[in-house]
Amino acid sequence: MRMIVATLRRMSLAVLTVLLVISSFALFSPAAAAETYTIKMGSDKGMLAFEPSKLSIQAGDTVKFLNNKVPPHNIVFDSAKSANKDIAAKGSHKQLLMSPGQSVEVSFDGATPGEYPFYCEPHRGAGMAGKIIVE
Ligand SMILES: [Cu+2]
Repeated sequence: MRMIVATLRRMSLAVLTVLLVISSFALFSPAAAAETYTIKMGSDKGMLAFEPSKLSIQAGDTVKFLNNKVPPHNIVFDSAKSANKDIAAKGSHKQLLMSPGQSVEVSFDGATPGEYPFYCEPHRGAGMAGKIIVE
């Protein structure tokens, strides 16, 4: 009798484990789950650059621009060269971010696949520019 109880207990544990594994797949497998990516403004080494300066995302994802080093920075999307002008216009944040740690989020919900080039106004001449590619 005791052996049967122990076996049953072991079996129910196994069943529970399998259920957990299956349910975690159900939670995480949808490929359409939107992601949030971070682009640092000003590299960790203090260069006037976006890091990364090139990023591939999916429509529906969000890109968080984080003020990192050597501020002030801002983000301006080049509407004329962007795959979707509305997204580019909404994504542009001309207001300068003065202190490290500040951030703005840009949604690519409903974004047309293609390129979205952007730059930092104060440091455009120094080459502080980047590109987001919606796949
Ligand atoms: Cu800048």
